[in-house]
Amino acid sequence: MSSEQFSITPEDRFIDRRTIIRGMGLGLAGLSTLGVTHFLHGISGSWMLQDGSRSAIEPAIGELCKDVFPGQRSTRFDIAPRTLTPEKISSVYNNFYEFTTQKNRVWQMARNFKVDPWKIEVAGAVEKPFTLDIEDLIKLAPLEERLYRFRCVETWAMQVPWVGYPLSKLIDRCKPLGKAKYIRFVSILDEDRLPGQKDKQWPWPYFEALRLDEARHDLAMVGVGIYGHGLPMQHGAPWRVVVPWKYGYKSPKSIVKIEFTEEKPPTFWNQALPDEYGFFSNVDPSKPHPRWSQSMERDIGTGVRRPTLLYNGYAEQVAKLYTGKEH
Ligand SMILES: Nc1nc2c(c(=O)[nH]1)N[C@H]1C(S)=C(S)[C@@H](COP(=O)(O)O)O[C@H]1N2
Ligand SMILES: [Mo]
Repeated sequence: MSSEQFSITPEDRFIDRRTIIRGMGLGLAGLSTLGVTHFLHGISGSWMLQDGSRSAIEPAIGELCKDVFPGQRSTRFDIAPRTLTPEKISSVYNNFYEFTTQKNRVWQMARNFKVDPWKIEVAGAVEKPFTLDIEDLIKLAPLEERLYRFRCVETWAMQVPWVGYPLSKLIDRCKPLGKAKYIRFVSILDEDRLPGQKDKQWPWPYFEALRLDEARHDLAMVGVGIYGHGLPMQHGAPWRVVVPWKYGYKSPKSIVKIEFTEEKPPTFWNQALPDEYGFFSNVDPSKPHPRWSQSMERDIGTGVRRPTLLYNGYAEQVAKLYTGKEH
């Protein structure tokens, strides 16, 4: 990954400008924070791109489980006064190396990707390994909508309304054994449909992991939707993990396998660039990346630069996970 200070293309700026013009037309919606996400979605659902095509906000899951969205709005973790990032910005600026390393092209390359059928293998230190169907995963617990901060290690940040449920509910369903200390996630491997996986400088498939107590924290989510509907492919359909106090790469997308382990598992970015990316990767303004500072971040919706917050603003909730422990 590289710091975005060096990678903003003219096209990104074009999207920003167009969105600002559009935002003026939306009036209050552009300033909205809480409680209006579905209103915003309704508008952005018919938003047209300049070439006449629709914005790639169609849920990749299609008709599957449509009845369970958008879920119940939860205000427990609200992050006012920061404004919601418009869907038309976050859905065209993505990191998903399986498709491409160009953030503004992921949504275009991903929009015809079919995710149905999709199965999730549960393995390792569990009572009994099994396979879960995506429909069962989506319906495993009541869906909630939570507005979270999200901070990429490259220094860009956003505030988005994820739809899902606590990861702890999925963990309980997996019935891990007492000796399990870590949970590991493996993303899809399909070189024919994921052109980025032909680039052998990366150790495909994408794999990530959390310590089990981190994964069981109330803030860690199974993400199955965003902005009131199912995930579009560029955000990691049909499901992903969302861990808002860590850098974005700790929130793996399009997961096909969960494994419980006793030993700390290797992770994709740590394996690829061990001097740059560690296991815990908690957002910390005082710990610079070897190639850039982490003290400031840029909001992709407003363009505003602001100080980075320890644990991405969730210190009150998560700092205790790390007292007297490795972090
Ligand atoms: N499988 C997979 N998961 C991934 C990535 C990826 O390239 N592949 N990129 C990560 C990074 S670096 C970030 S910042 C977030 C971006 O999520 P978003 O595109 O939904 O905003 O996804 C993370 N999860
Ligand atoms: Mo990232």
